[in-house]
Amino acid sequence: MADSRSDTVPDHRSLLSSPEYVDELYAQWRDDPSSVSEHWRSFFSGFDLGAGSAAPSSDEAADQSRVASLIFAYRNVGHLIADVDPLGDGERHETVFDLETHGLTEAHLDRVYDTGHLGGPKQATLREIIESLRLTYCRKIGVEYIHIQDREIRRWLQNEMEPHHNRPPIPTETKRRLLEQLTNAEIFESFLNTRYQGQKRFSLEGMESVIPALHQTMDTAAEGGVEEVVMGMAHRGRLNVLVNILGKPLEMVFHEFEDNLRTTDEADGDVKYHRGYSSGYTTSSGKSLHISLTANPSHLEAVDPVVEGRARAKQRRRQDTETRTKVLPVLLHGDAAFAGQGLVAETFNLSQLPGYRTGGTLHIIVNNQIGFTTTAAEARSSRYPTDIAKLVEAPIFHVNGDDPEAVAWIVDLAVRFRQEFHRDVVVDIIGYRRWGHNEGDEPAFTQPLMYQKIANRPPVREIYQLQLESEHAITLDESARLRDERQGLLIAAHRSAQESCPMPGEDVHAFHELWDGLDKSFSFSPVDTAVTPETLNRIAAALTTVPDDFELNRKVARRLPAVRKTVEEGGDIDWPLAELLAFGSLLTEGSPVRLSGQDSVRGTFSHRHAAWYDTHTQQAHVPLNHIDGEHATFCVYNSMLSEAAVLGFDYGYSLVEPNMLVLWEAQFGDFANGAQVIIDQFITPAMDKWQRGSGIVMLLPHGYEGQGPEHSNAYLERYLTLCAESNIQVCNLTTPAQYFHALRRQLKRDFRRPLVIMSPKSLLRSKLCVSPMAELTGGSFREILDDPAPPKKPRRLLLCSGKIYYDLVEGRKAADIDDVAVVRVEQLYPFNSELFHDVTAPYRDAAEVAWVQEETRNRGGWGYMLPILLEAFPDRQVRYIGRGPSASPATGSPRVHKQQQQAIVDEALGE
Ligand SMILES: Cc1ncc(C[n+]2csc(CCOP(=O)(O)OP(=O)(O)O)c2C)c(N)n1
Ligand SMILES: [Mg+2]
Repeated sequence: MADSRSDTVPDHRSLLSSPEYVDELYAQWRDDPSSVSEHWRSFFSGFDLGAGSAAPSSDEAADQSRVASLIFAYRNVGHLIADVDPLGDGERHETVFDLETHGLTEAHLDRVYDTGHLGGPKQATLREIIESLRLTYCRKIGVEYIHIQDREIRRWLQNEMEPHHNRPPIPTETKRRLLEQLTNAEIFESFLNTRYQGQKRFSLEGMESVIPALHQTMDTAAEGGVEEVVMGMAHRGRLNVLVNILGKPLEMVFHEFEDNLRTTDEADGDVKYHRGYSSGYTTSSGKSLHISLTANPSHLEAVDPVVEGRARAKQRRRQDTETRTKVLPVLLHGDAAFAGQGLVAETFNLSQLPGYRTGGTLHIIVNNQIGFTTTAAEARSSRYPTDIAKLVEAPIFHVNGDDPEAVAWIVDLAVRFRQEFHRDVVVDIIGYRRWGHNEGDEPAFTQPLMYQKIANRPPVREIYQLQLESEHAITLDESARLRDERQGLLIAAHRSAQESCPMPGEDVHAFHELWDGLDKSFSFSPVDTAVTPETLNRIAAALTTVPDDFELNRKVARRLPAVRKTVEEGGDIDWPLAELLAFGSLLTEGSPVRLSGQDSVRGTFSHRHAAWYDTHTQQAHVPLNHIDGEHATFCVYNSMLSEAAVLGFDYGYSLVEPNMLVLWEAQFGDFANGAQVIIDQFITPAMDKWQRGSGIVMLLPHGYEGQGPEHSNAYLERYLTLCAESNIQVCNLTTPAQYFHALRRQLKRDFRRPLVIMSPKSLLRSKLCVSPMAELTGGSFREILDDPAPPKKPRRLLLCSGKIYYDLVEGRKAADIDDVAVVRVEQLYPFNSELFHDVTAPYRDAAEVAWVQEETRNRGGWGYMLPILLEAFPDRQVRYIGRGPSASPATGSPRVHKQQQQAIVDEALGE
């Protein structure tokens, strides 16, 4: 463990520093005055009457307050001296527990005091009180819970822990089961060690108690009404968990070690300790659960928000949106990663938010007290790796991994806590890592002393077996048989793996049927995304009807008649309206929509107003949830100020829900680089690595408008470098109708692919950027858009993408130019070469072909488009027109910006 930093321990000398205890006694007195001693009775009655006689009137009362102070010290920081470290050096001393610290002496030990309800007698000698506190708070479990501000929760925990000193008796049958689970965990690792020596498996040895911990999780969860557990974990012990908890066939694991597992034809696959799995689980009492382990990248903790998003979507599926007790998210963390990765804090912060809460997550820390070669003292500034969990006032249980009974009990308590309070809870299982970071690594290079200790330490299975033998809970023969049977199973599976390998059944995925038929390859085949005028009018009615007694903001109200009229008369639809109509149309077709992002409800640019707020009550009204007739729900949320966790969450959500339009919006597109790990490790490669589809939409406001280096550029080029094998779709759209069809298209095809959209800012209000309603009630998405006013004899063909189009056509009009054609690439990837060829065919005789962009030369579409254009126009030089290369995306000067923008247009249209 980290050094004991006793200088941080508060002094509990005075009564005032133990309000907790007085508070408890006061509540007790109010319930039943006879339950406290006479001194406290008179103290509280004086206190209650406000008679000013608040001070205890005798030495005895003063002593009682000193005892109260000591009791509080144990509850508060008893964990400091708990025996939670299997590698620890025995008992530690903290002055906070000394009698003198609290003004007490040996002479007080045999006097009787109020116990403050330790679950036992209401009064006891100080000696008994201390004994009881030490048993509860200072044995193999250290508890941190006094930071929880809700008194009811603290009391609930006390009542769970104190009556039986945080260790209820365990039936023999359970003990034998624990031993069997430990045996299975240990033998699996040692078998792999002998058969596949030196191959990476990130052994769980030293932390085998994680396996009984997870079995207990399932048992308690199922008893508490959980139907499904969604898990996320890192490399450590993952194979062990896959086999021993998820029941992945041993043959499959062996095949993976031999590197000849059958995968689907084109997929590149992933290393074995990153793969996901899902299966049914039967608890010790015969209840059934579904468990899924989310596939994850090497990037530690990146899977956390993805697991949460999956869990939330599954909760919705199971109509578990109130208490969220049917689906339990469980995250396993390494000690170093938990303390180091910011995503952990971000994920905690999601845990109680309206659009993101999942009813509490069980966090299990696989605390082997090391991260690769890094010690605890190097890995964190906090005492424990778990301190970050105090952010959400989670109870934190530190437990000695060499005591499987303590582990099982505390996990049981933790899961019941989650089911009761719907909040996060942390179990920090402290053990060690028997070998190096991986099986080819030498830990003695860096931690020679630690590893001497570890070498002398028997495995937890052995320790527990001896305990059970001495308790006559099991005989030597029985425990040997447990080992032999397991070993025999492994040998048989290894042998049969040489002959054949089972594939996981399709039905192992809960809700897998939702994806039926949605696994086809990407295709440009047009899909019917047009919507009837009647439907649009129905939606427009909802968008413009103010409920009775609702006082709508005047500025918002002012726009409504025009919206109504536009749709009724089939006028020009702007971007914000096209978006709401697209959402509304999907809702009327039974497809829910989830939109999440910073300030997404109103819209960063004040354009969306997805909810209205009553000017008197601030009550929200979401017009799209009031469309006449039956329709699905529009779930729109302002997210917390994070990119990685929120995008990860929404991506996770999209994995479960192919028939829901799931959108994540960046405040400005460049902020998405804070979520780069989710983009690089999940969204773009997931299909190739894990055969997992997603239809998530990323809205990234983009465009050079003089706002400076930030807020101008959404790094289009980054997404384009990640494109291959039709993994994602990258669009830079110019018309509201295109946006409308692109959104609807997401749910209308027989495949799902993430959609990245460079979305507009100033164009949201541009009079030019509108589409006649006929383009919504007819037509479909076009990857390439032709010039709406095609010149007959073009001397130059300009190709572009996004907002610069409007500058070009405006410039062309202003200068009365009629020999320059402008063609827009609306979808850059996958690139529709055939359509491009058809659209550009009439302009092939143009003397010159140029790519025009407003982004700097090292950004935007140029680098990606150049080879495409060279191939499309083999006999031409393709000219670049745009900003020069620049380290920074854009100038900080609006004046310079304007000059640059003008220069691009001038060059594009000039002679
Ligand atoms: C984000 C990230 N940074 C760095 C690494 C490289 N890395 C892999 S394992 C590891 C140590 C992890 O320590 P801990 O979280 O305690 O887990 P343990 O291996 O001890 O179980 C590191 C640094 C990584 N996988 N992910
Ligand atoms: Mg570790």
